[in-house]
Amino acid sequence: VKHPLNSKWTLWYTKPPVDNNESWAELLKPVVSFNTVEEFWGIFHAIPKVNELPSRSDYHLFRDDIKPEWEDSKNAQGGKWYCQFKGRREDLNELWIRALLSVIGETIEKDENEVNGVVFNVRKGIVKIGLWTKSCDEEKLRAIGETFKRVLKLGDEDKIEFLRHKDSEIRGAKPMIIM
Ligand code: M7G
Repeated sequence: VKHPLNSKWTLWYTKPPVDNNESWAELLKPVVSFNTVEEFWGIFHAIPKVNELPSRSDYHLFRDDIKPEWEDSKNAQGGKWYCQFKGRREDLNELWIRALLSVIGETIEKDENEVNGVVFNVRKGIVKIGLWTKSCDEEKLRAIGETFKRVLKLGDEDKIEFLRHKDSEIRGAKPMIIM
């Protein structure tokens, strides 16, 4: 017996650039799609853990009809809640799995389909977990942000920030919300 999820999801991977000439589009590839709990666990156990990923790589888990890009029409009006962690903490895999489960189980949100996907970025000396939303509706965002903090078990001193995708390419753009 397989347990169906509400939606079909696709896992994408961004590989690190070899030189710096590769475009964003060349580095970002879909890996696998699934729509049951059992398939999810099979995939999760088969792929590298986030603490094994090389610097400048990303995992993206998005609803099947949405590309993990600002340009996708379902992302264009939205943004992301994100949280940064310095260094490589021990419990990153656990944080990531909790984020994944809350997204595919849709426990992260009350409004159906406000969350489009979730992203793990590995960068020099830091990692980021980002939750991508469809809109920038402040009331919905705050509710989702609170749940996101709970899912990640963040302390009061840890902050999450919401950045509109429209501001993502503006250097020094301020987050819309910090909490
Ligand atoms: P990032 O992956 O959001 O995180 O952006 P970082 O700034 O912490 O590294 C890194 C770079 O990847 C951006 O400056 C863009 O060149 C490219 N990039 C990232 N995203 C999410 C997109 C996207 O959605 N669309 C396009 N065209 N480029 C992107």
